[in-house]
Amino acid sequence: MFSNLKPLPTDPILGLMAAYQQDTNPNKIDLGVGVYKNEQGDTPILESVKKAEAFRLENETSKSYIGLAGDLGYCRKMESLLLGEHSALLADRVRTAQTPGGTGALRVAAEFIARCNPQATVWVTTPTWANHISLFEAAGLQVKEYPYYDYENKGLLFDEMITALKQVPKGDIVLLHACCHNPSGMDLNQEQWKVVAELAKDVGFTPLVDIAYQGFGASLNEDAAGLRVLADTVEEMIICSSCSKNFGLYRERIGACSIIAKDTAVANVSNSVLLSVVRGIYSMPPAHGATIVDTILGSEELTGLWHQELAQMRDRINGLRSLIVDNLHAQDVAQDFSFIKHQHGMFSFLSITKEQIERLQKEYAIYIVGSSRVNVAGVSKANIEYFAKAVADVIK
Ligand code: PLP
Ligand code: TYF
Repeated sequence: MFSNLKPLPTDPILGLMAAYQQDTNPNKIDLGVGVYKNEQGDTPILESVKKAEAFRLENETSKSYIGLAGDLGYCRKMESLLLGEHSALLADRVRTAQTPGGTGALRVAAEFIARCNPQATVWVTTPTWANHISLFEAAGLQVKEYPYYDYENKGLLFDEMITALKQVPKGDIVLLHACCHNPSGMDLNQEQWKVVAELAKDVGFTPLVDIAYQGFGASLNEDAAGLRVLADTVEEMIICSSCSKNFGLYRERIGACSIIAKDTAVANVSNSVLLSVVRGIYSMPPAHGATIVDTILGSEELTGLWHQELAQMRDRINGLRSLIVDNLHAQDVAQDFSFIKHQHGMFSFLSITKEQIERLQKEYAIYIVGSSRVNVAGVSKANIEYFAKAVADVIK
């Protein structure tokens, strides 16, 4: 039976990560996979996480199963983190399941949508994180795209986006990136979120907000502001969140899928379906990451420390955005790269060709995803000049 299988391509981003690890060039730079790195190029465990882990080791009393929804303390704290002061107002309408990472949240959401309406189409931004498409298709849903990033002007195609969303059939799903859009770094502003929220209400589509980088853009609250406008406006929505980046808990696989329904009765029924989906895939999520986040958010001292560490990561990313632009411009390149300063999170498109990306990898051991998406956290003060000279060389 297995001999009938045909080989499938690997995830290009994870493939690039493996190729980088094998490269022996001492000057190599990894701008591929979306993982935060410090000035030394490391992805260290946060101090707040270390402290919470020590606490867990001392205080954990059982390894018995947790329920289908996972750690309920974690779920409630995630609702507060996502919805802020709105979480108390929405408490009767929101139900959350802890999931294995943001990817697990999206996969659970996909199955949940298929239970609601197997004919629903999920509309995603052009471009979007490639996994979005495969995660929804895996649940048998159709995926279509709506205009989003303006490759030419390095901004948003907002008018085109609105025109397309007006045509979305009632009952379809529209996926929105809450902040730090992956791969473009271009986010909606507050006014634009309001327009989208009103449109969702008028047209009757259900927003699904993917929030994988809360705190990496402007602040925890500002990065969730659009999501909160939606939650205030629409009757129902889905939120898929991740603690991989903002808590640096990548391999612990910790995220959440939250459903906001129009009233308590529908929320309870939705929750029963959500938990049935979970039971059919992995039964229960792993405990470790949730306990860490629950411990941090349940302690004023650890929350304060985490806020500091998150601000440090964010400030470094934003500082690097300016450093990249200044260094590229110092090489007298013809292109204007200043747009990189105005985008958010870890990603921007460098807007260079496939051939130029290949040359960067072959001749300079600089690893960039084929779309020209760079993880800005991969550069440092030590390698920025090497990077800028290499880019200037291949684009001249
Ligand atoms: N959504 C987006 C837009 C992402 O970029 C990622 C990956 O980092 C995820 C969701 C899921 O992340 P994870 O499954 O590691 O929590
Ligand atoms: O886009 C990225 O680089 C991150 C990390 O299959 C990632 O979202 C990439 C690919 C993948 C899982 C996570």
